[in-house]
Amino acid sequence: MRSIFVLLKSGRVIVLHSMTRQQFVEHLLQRAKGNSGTTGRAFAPANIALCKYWGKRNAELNLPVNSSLSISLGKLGTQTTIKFAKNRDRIFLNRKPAPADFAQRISTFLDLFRAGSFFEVRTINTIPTAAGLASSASGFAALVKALDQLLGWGFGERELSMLARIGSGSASRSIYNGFAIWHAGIRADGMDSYAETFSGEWPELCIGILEISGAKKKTGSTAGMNRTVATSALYKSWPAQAACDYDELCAAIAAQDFALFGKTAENNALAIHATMIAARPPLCYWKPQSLSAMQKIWRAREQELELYFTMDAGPNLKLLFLKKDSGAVRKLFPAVNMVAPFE
Ligand code: 2P0
Repeated sequence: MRSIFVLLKSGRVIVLHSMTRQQFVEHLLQRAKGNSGTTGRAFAPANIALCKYWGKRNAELNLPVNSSLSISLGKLGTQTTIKFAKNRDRIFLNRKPAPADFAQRISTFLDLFRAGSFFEVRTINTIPTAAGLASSASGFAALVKALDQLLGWGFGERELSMLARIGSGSASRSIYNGFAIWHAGIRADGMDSYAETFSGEWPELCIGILEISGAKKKTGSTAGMNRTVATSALYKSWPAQAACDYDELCAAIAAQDFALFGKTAENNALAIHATMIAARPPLCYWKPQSLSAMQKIWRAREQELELYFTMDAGPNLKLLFLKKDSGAVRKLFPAVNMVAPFE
């Protein structure tokens, strides 16, 4: 375990410990009850970041550089069932044996908890895989919730969020419905980096998933953010922008100020993509159709339609609008998949 000594202004020295994933999990499991059952079954929603997570201050523990804020997608997400198995893990995805890379990622995560056991994991994504949204976020959140039931930990959402974070950073937010904030934290041991639910409901809010391409991306998020942090000169401005956007989004949600909400989320997405484009070699997740869709949205806004977008590490757009404008949005983008997160 690595120790970091911090000298406080008061002259006091505090010691923070950095840990391996295994040590982190063992540390958390000391709080567990531990009466194993026979099956765990849980659902977790996919989430869309409005203030994005991009960059790690600790890659081992998935500790982010900046705090992030998301909206979960209601019924769209991952349903997972887990049982004990004999001799080896058996991993299924959408009722079929899972592809090797998927199964390997799950088994590697389960290594942190297995204590000699093997597991059968059946995962079903209720979000269309082709939309590029069947991300690791809902997957690891559902897996951790299901493990909690199987192994009888009796954990609260904060602990589940931290365990999901170890699987994939954005999974920390998928423990919750509605808005979630993931605190970056400052501790080296990651015990203050968890997500929690934020604010109440905003029933008028709609998300539109605009699929540009369902093809598997060449550079995954983990590699993409690591390259950006290591090589992009523009990344230096990111933590300050993220902190500012985070505060504005919190204020916009609390006041249900849709113009501020949409403008800030869109700007945050464009800023993060600017840092990626300035990486070496450049990282551009956009397709020509992504840019055409953006231009269509900007033109519609000039015509007074309150429509904004956000984008993650892929070419698809997520539209942000209010229920009253669904007809106009459908007219602009007939193929859009509309989600009302609070219904
Ligand atoms: C987010 N993304 O906040 C940002 C926006 C993509 C762009 O979190 O390395 O799969 O497993 O922690 O969580 C995607 O990154 O990365 C992501 P790891 P993760 O939603």
